[in-house]
Amino acid sequence: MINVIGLGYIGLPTALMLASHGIEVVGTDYNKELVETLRAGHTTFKEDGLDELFQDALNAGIKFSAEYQVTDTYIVSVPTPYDKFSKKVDACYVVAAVKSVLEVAPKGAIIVVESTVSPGTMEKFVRPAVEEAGFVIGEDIHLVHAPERIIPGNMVYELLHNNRTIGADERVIGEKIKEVYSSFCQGEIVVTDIKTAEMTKVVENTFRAVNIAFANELARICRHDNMDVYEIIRICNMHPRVNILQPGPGVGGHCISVDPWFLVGDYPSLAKVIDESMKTNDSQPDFVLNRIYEIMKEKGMTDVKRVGLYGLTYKENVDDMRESPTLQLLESQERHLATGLKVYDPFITKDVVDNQYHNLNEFLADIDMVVIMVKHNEIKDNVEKLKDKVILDCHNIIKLPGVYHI
Ligand code: SAJ
Repeated sequence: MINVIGLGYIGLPTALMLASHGIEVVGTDYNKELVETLRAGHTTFKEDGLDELFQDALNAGIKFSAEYQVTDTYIVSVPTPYDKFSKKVDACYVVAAVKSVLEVAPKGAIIVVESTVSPGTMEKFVRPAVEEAGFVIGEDIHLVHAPERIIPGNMVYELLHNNRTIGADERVIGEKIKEVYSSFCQGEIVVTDIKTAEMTKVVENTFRAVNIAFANELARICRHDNMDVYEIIRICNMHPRVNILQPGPGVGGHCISVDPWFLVGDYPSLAKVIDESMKTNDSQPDFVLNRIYEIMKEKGMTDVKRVGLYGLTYKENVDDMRESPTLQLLESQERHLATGLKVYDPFITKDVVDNQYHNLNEFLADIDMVVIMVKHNEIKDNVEKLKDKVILDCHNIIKLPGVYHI
C-alpha cells in the first residue's frame, strides 16, 4: 500500500493515478475539510480529465484519511513555500510531514519526497530530521526524491507521458520506486542520486523562467522602437536551434515564478543571469500597468474605472491564482495610490478582489478598455464581443484591427 501525503495539485492526481493502475492507495491530508470533500466524491480543483480519473480511482478503492498510515512506502507531496526576502526554500511542511511519517512508519519504509525543493534540502533538513528521531538512514528508513514535472492545464496527460527523475541513495531503492511509478508512467524513468534529482527539477523551471524573461525583454526592446516582437520571435524560431518562448503580462504560478529564486538565494554571487531574469519577469506586471496608462492617454481616457482586466488566474484555463500577474498588477496599482480597475475571470467564482465581476457581458458593459491578462478559451470564443473596445492584448490572441500589444 502507498500512503500519499498531501492531496493538493500534485498529490491528488498522483494518488488517483496510482490507485487507478492497480496500486492500493490511501491519500492523507491534515486538512480534514478537504478529506471530507474527497470522501463525499468531489474533487477540489478543476483539471482536464481529473474527474474521470477520480471516478476510476474510487472504483479501484482509493481511500482518503487525515491520519498517516502504517505502510512500507510514503509519497510526500506538500507545499514548499519560499521566503520572499532571503529567497530560500522553507522546507517546514516537508520536514513536518516526514516527522509525522516517522511516528508510524515500520522499519525499512521508503519515504519519497515529490515536493520541489532547492538542491541540498534533503541533506540539510530532511536527513537531520530523520536522524534526530533516532532512525538510521539506509537501514530503518530509505529516502528518495522524485520531483514532479506535470504542467497545470495538462496534468493527467503529462502524468501518464512525461519522463521522470528518481533520486535515491541506494540504486536498489531507486529501482523499487521506479517500478511503482512504472505502474502508470509511460515515459522514461531515470534513476540518479538525490542531489542531482533536486537540481534537475529546479534547473528545468529556471530554464523556462530565463527563456520567458528573454522574451519579455525582447518585447520591451521592440516596444521601444516600434517593432513586432511576435513576428520577430516567430521568424527566429524557424531557425533549427532557436526556440524562444512568448512574452506575457508576467510570470505566475508556484513553480516558474518561485523555484529559480532558490538558486539565487543559495548562490547569490553566481546566479546572476537567473537573478536578472527573475527581476525582469517580476517587473512585467508593472510594465503592463504603464502600458495601460500610456494607451489611456493616447485614447484620451481619464477614468481608470472604465478599464477592465480579463483574467485573474496565473495562466489559461486553470483556477489557480497563486502569484498571478493580475494580482501583482493590482498590488502595484495600489502602491501608486490608484485603484478602480475592474476585473473578471470565468474560473474564479468567489470574490477575491475589489471591483470583480462574475459575468463576461456585465464586465464588458461597464468598461471601454479591456486588458487580456489571461488567454482563457472563453475570451478566444467571444472575440466579437470586444469589437467596440480598446484592447490591450498581452498574449497576441485577439485578431482585430487596432489591438494594442505589450
Ligand atoms: N508564460 C509566459 N510565456 C510563455 C509560457 C509561460 O509568460 O511562453 C507564463 C504563464 O503565463 C504563467 C507562467 O509563465 O504565468 C508559468 O506557466 P507555465 O505554463 O510555463 O508553467 P507552470 O508553472 O504551470 O508549470 C511549470 C512546468 N515546468 C516546465 O515546463 C519546465 C511544469 O512542467 C512543472 O511541473 C511545474 O512548473 C512545477 O510544478 O514545477
